[in-house]
Amino acid sequence: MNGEQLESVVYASNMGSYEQACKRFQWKDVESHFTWSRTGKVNMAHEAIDRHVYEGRGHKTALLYCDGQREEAYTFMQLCMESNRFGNVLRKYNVAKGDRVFIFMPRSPELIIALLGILKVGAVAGPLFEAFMETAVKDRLEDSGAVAIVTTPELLGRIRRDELPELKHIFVVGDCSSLDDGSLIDFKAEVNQASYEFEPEWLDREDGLIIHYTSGSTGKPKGVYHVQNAMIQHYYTGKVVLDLQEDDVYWCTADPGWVTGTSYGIFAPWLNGVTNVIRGGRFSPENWYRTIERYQVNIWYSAPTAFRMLMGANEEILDKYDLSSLRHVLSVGEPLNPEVVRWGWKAYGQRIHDTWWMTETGGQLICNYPQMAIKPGSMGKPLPGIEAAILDDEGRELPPNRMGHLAIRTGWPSMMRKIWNNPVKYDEYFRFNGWYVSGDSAYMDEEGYFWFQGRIDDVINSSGERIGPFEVESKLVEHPAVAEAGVIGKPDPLRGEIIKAFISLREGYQPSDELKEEIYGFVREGLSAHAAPREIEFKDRLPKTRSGKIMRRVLKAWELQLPTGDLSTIED
Ligand code: 6R9
Repeated sequence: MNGEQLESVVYASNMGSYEQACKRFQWKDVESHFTWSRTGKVNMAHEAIDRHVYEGRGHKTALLYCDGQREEAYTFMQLCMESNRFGNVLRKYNVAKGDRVFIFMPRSPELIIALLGILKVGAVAGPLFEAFMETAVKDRLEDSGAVAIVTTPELLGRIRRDELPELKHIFVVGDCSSLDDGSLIDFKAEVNQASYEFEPEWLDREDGLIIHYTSGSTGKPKGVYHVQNAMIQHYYTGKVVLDLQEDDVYWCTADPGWVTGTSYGIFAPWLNGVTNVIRGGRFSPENWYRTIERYQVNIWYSAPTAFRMLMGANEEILDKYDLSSLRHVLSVGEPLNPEVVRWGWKAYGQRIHDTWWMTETGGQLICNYPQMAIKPGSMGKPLPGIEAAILDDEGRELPPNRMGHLAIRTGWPSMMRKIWNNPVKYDEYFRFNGWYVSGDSAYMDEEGYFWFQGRIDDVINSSGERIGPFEVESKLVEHPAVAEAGVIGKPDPLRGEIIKAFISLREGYQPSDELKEEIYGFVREGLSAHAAPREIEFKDRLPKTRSGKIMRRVLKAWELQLPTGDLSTIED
């Protein structure tokens, strides 16, 4: 597989040749683009939206929104004005620089306006998936000490206000008339009364931007904290990886609850001033292809799970829609199967370009560039300006073709600046001097292409969502029938992995299909649909270490019928 290549058609590209770009690249050349290079201060919402207004692009379409019910277009001027108004509302309620303000709602233009308003007052945005249930919402708001949240009437019930003393303000987007609760703030009514005049909070490069919660293998989800400086990476990768050109229409399919939906669904396209499509509503091949055709999408950024579902759809659908506007297609979130790359080449006449990065890295790091030959199955090569390596367990660099820890030399602009409230977790990423250790295992071939092998920890990747087994196990044991639970990712052709739970029951409970259903529903309602175990197997006992840790590696070996490996730490 290593040898197979899909040669690239060299279309307009912002980089020139990869090798040349690596030689002459300097981050300071990118930095000179931003306001702070002149004034010392910056604000993401200004750089992404307002400055296009000041530079004469105010009437250009910034956002094309659709979800099957609503279809709306906003210019940069309109987004500037509307987010100014919400900025004024936030100031009225004394929300200020550094405060954490969450967004918990389905995709909509209001979500975007809310996010921009939050950034304009210098607050730190915390986007959540609308699929989150009570516990997931509470954990995140509590950990970050959020002072405000923007939500909808439908989701309001999942915010446990009485248990969140720091949460002062709830802005509700939608009909508030039936909510007879004086403490709720009607988003639309307030925005409509607010002034369009607004001076953004001018920030330092190291001031906060956004917190994305993401799952690790142990403990509660981690609040990955990013700062304004990340915009350097968003802007630069928008140019050289997404290949954004002035007249492009760009569509990133990710939800802002996932880092891809902010870094590349909001920041990168607007820092580059292009027209950005945001689609709400449900996935269906027809809906998606219709979106590409209708808006003449040129650049499309999605994920392997979606491509696999599109690959599984009826071939005739492809003939029904005109997808010829596509010039560049990209993927992120999970390993992109070589079959999918080959299928994309046939179906769209496009190479699907894989990109690798993480919530913690804030932006793309290892990618396939428009001007590079693609090796199907490889994540590509490090960005010019980025040094990546494969390390052994002691942190020594390994030669090509040896598998080890995928690591990145520290110091790229969009690197996370902390894990909220958890310096110990943060330091674990930097345990080898000078390197960020990703938690992924990979190898590099002789030509410098990187090949993903798996996660070193137990984190599960289902449909591109990172799920910590511990969080699911914790929810499972809350169920009255569950004594103990161990959760693994089981390989799945469509979703990459699905969640499989091994469960031992409390005395008095008998295994049954009804019980499986009930437990599934319990996690679905308590945590979220994507965290619920699609497969459950009952066991009398689970394999555990002497310290009482469930040995997920043994569960996985059982599942895959592999040798169980070293069992020296197993309990009796
Ligand atoms: C942006 C994002 C990060 C983890 C990462 C890795 C997996 C991401 C990948 C990939 C293989 C790729 N991952 N891109 N695996 N090939 N191109 O996905 O962030 O949700 O934090 O997940 O996803 O395991 O460590 P996040």
